[in-house]
Amino acid sequence: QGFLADDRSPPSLPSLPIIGSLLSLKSDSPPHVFFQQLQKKYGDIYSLMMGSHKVIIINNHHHAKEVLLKKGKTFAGRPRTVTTDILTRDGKDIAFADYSATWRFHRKMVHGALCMFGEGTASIEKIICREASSMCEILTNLQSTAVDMAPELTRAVTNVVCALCFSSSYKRGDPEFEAMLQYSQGIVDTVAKDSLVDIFPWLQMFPNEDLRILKRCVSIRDKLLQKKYEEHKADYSDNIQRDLLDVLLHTKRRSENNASTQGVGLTDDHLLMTVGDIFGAGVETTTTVLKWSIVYLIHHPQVQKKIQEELDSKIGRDRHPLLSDRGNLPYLEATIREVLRIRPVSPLLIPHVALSNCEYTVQKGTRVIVNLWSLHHDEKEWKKPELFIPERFLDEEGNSLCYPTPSYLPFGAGVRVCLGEALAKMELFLFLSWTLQRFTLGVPTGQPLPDLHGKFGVVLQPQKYKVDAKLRPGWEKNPKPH
Ligand code: HEM
Ligand code: PLO
Repeated sequence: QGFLADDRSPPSLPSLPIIGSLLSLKSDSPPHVFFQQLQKKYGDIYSLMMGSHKVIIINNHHHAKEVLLKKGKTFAGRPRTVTTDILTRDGKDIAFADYSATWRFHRKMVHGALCMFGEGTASIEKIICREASSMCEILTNLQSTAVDMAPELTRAVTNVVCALCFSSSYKRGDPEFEAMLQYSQGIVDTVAKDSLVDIFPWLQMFPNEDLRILKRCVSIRDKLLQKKYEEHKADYSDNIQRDLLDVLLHTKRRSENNASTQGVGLTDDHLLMTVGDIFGAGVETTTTVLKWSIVYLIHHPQVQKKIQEELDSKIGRDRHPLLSDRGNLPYLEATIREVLRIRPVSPLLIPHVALSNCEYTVQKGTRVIVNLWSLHHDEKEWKKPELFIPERFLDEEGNSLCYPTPSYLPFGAGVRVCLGEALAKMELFLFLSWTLQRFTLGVPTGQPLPDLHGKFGVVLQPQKYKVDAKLRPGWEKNPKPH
């Protein structure tokens, strides 16, 4: 029996008019950890008031699946907030847009385009390998120095989505790329904070200052997107679709001439915001997972060694890794799964909203936060959840992959499931296998181990850290593989 069929409402935190549950929500922990702690007192599911909004917090996988899968359509709404409205021109994108015919149409269209360019063709593999190769070359030239890998990782990942969205790429030191790094961090630091501002005073927000930063960053981003859009419009042809932006333009023109799709809302704004979503999600999520992977590899040299042994025996040194090797490298795959478990990119997903009354307990408009952190750190489901153990995703012989529990949803599930899962997994596999085939990663002498606590925001990012990337024996003479 699910919670929705229960005729009692979930327990609610004490609340006062206007300020909601503010007083019972004092904590030094970030929201996902604090919501997990409240579970001890209130149970796996409880509600609270954020200002005037009722919010249900879900902390186990049974309830999470009721909301995301069984009643997925009922809970497919998104709340409107001041910051996401600024980012998306009042919800004209996919991720932060409420459920509507326009949203459905956009999601389908982008899904189709991603299949066409991302997963269906060999070209995306070539692009990822080109970027991996260029990143490895740069690391080769930085032997015996302490490197911050973040800019190079970000450039590699950015160039993959750039190829996909715009058929373009950035060279090292390109001023447009540097500008993008800046505005994107500004957006990550400020967007979506306001949905929690009412109740999390310890996030130490200065909303007006944050809003100023957000608006400035969004305006820089929008100019960049607008420029790409104008360029694409200028050399648009009905017959060739080079990238996502061409597909969107093509669909827009076609729908304008077609009675059945007219009025579905393919305005210039929608088109720009949709590309902005894919570009933003494409860059920030994958980069974050790569940074976390390196943090954990540095903390666990024995895991790194095992991956390298697997790479040496299954691929060797005479060729670079390919997507077709994925099935032969279970230990690397298990490591990627474990990184996505222990540090989920989006620990509270994006808030969901009930589109109608549901059974006894949920009223239309109720917000639902699925605490993925609780699912991934549930002691009833995972042995020692706070430890990094890739082996939990392998059978006893260590040969085949498995999921030890269903309490694992790094990409969400159902109607709002991540659109980029397949692309992200290809990138994670190729970037990590290329890097570990050639380098052993460690802390530079005299530096501390990287911090394992994340910075909570719209994505859970690691703190900055430096790496010593040492070429492995045999690669010194052979820095450019065939
Ligand atoms: C949504 C995870 C990479 C595009 C989401 C959600 C999660 C997620 C948890 C929210 C689901 C919900 O609210 O229920 C991840 C992780 C990634 C990743 C862990 C990397 C490892 C990507 C990439 C793209 C992308 C590479 C783009 C190509 C999107 C979009 C949505 C989304 C557009 C919004 C879907 C909607 O609201 O309908 N992702 N994501 N993601 N993701 Fe990803
Ligand atoms: C990242 C910063 C960009 O400048 C804008 C942007 C667009 C889409 C967002 C993304 C940011 C953060 C990660 C999000 C993504 C949509 C889906 C994804 C929220 C804010 C996740 C993990 O849910």
